This record gives sequence, C-alpha cells and structure tokens, in this order.
Amino acid sequence: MSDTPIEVVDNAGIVRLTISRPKALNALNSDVLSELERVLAELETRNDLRAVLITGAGEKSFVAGADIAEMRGKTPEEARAFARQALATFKRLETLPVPTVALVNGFCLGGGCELALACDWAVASDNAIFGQPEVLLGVIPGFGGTQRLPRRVGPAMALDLCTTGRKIDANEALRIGLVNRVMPQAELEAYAEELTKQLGGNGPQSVRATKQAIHDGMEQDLDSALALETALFSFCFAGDEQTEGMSAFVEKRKPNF
Ligand code: CO8
Repeated sequence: MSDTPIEVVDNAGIVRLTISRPKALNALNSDVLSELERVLAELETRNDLRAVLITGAGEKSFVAGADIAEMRGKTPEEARAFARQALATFKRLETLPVPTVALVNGFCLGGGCELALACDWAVASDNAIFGQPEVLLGVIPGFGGTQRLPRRVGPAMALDLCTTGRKIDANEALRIGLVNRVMPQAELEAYAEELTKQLGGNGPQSVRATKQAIHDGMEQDLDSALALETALFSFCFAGDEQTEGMSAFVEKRKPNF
C-alpha cells in the first residue's frame, strides 16, 4: 500500500489519479477525500491539462463506498460535514475543464458509484459491480447519488437502484447508460490509455468548450443553452485551433493541436 491515498501520474497533461486504500477496497474516508480535493485544486489551475482518469488500486475494487467504519459513529452534524466535504470534492472533479474518465474495475458501490457519476465518462471491466446500497445501511446516498444518478439514468432506474440497494453488473450498467463502455478486464487498461490519448489529442480549446456547453447548458432552459452554444462556437474562431483544424482538413494532413 502506498503512503499517500492518491497516486498521481502525469503524462503531458493526461493525468491518472489512483485511489489507493486496497485493504479497505479503496473506501473513501476523510483523509482520502482531503487528499483528492487538494490534488484536484492543483489540477484545476493548469492550462496544460488535457484529460483526467480516475481509478482505484487493484482489480477487485474501484471504490467500495464511503468508509462505513468511519461513518458509523457520526452525529447528524458530523455526517453533514462529511457529506459536504465529499460534495465539494466531487464538484471540483465534475467541473474540471477537461474530460474526466472513471476507470472502473470491480466494486463501484455507494460513494464509489457517486464518484463515477461525477466523471464525464465511465469505462468498466466486465467484472465491475455497481450499486447504491445505502438503504441496506439505514442511510441514503449522500455524495450526490440521489441527484446525479437520475440525471444519468432517469428517475425510474435511479429509484429502482436506490430503494432496493441491489447490485448490477457491468452489462446492466451499460444498458441503462451508467457507463459508456464495458471491456474484458485484460483489455481495459489499453482501452483507457487509447481513450485518454484520443481525448487529449483533440483540440484542447474545443474539447473544453464542448464540456462547458454540455455541462452548463444542461442547467439552463433550451434557448439560453443554445445561446451559450453559439457563444462558445464563435469563441472557437478566435484562436489558432480552428485555423489549424480546418487547414489540416483542406491540406489533407493531421492537425497539430
Ligand atoms: N467502508 C469501509 N471498509 C470497507 C468498505 C467500506 N465501504 N467496503 C469494504 N471494506 C473493507 C471490509 O471491511 C474489509 O476490511 P477487513 O479486511 O479489515 O475486514 C475489506 O474492505 C474487504 O472487504 P470484504 O471482506 O467485505 O470483501 P468481500 O469481497 O467479501 O465483499 C463487498 C466486498 C461486497 C464490496 C463488501 O465489502 C461490501 O459490501 N462493502 C460495503 C459496500 C457498501 O455498502 N458501500 C456503500 C457505503 S455507504 C456510502 O457510500 C454512502 C455515501 C454517502 C455517505 C454520506 C456521508 C454522511
């Protein structure tokens, strides 16, 4: 087990974060959340950031939830503070200006599923297990699950998962739109590397603008959101990236972003 609960590997702006508490199946305790928030606060200031991938150490678990042992004795006030700490951290992840990818092996439960929901992409191995089992513990999802899950999979399926606490496999997660891709475990790493390379290789300004248009637009009425799209679309014509992308097409070569 590493000394720090978050391992950071930076490959020219494509950053891989690994939550590393394998003995507790990478469960999120206050230390992990504080460290994750610190790392994300640094990343959000970086202009050279291209894509962020987040995963859990080992092949058995992405994140098996919030740390139940730590939560067990909390008062309502302490529980609120813990939930707020996680919500603030996940918001930082969600609003990073670049694409974020949850790379899910094994258990992705409770706060782990909520962590994946705060990412733009989720790619899972065929051994992945998803669920919001909080009702089995006498609580409800507290790290955004009651709000991000229905936005991702619709209210009927979110109510199904959150009120039964049942676990679903990777293929059901794919079918309901909780994840984007499912891979045999042996192929997942190579796929995720290829995906982040592809995301990182596209025009960084246009990728950031796309994320902003979709995320911010989803919070607005349609006319305002379309106006936002137009503003961001025209903004793309103010930099070098559009000139390079369109010139490369006309000159029958690959763009150099
Ligand atoms: N918290 C703390 N420790 C955990 C957790 C967890 N969420 N999950 C697993 N562990 C620990 C186990 O206690 C065990 O430790 P030890 O070896 O010291 O006994 C170790 O990880 C290995 O786990 P198991 O022996 O249980 O492994 P199995 O393969 O038998 O089972 C499971 C794996 C099915 C994943 C099982 O561990 C399990 O059910 N874990 C709990 C899953 C869960 O309920 N997650 C949701 C937690 S609640 C939540 O996330 C709510 C978020 C919002 C909170 C709001 C804050 C106030």
